[in-house]
Amino acid sequence: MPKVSVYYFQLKSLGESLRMLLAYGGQEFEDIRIEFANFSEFKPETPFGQLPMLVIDGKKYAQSSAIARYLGRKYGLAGKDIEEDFEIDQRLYFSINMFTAGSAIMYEKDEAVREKKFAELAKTKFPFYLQKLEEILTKNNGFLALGRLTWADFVFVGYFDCLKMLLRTSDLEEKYPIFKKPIETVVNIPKVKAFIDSAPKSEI
Ligand SMILES: N[C@@H](CCC(=O)N[C@@H](CS)C(=O)NCC(=O)O)C(=O)O
Repeated sequence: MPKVSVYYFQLKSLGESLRMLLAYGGQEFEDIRIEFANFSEFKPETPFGQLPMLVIDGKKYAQSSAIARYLGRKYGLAGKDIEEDFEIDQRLYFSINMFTAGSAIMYEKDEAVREKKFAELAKTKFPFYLQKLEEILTKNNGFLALGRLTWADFVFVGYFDCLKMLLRTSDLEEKYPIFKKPIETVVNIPKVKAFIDSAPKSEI
């Protein structure tokens, strides 16, 4: 078996999908969680100055969505042709847009600007994204694409708790019950469940 390591912080957010996909694929891996305080020292070791990073036998892989797509193809969770792959990518990038918009606000240092931006998005973009996502999941048996489980669901499930924090909506899955379907499906896959049960716990 190759030597595989996942480097991320003590968070689920953008790193959890990679850990869950490796667990799903039955791939043993080192789950390395870097302390925020030590990250500036580690940053130059990463391809783009950010985490998560996957390392397979010394080769470095960056950008969480690209890595998830790569692992998804490896473990049979991708499309059967480029049309299906496109549907998965399209839904994944759409869902990630909402996450990125929320993160951008969180990183705003000026509190007044941050609150103003949040109020704007909470009134306009977030409800639109959430309704679209609800529509997509409803039309696809509770999955993001192709009416079946794909790697994109692992990404969504991985960052879901962080998304709730970013949207300041702790009961998001109660407001949109269909969101529970991909979550319950992914976290109850026996190999994924075994990983989650043994991993360090993190709120987001
Ligand atoms: N588009 C990148 C975003 C990665 C990202 O934003 N990583 C954050 C943690 S969630 C990070 O490394 N922040 C530290 C920094 O940028 O210095 C991906 O999907 O991998």
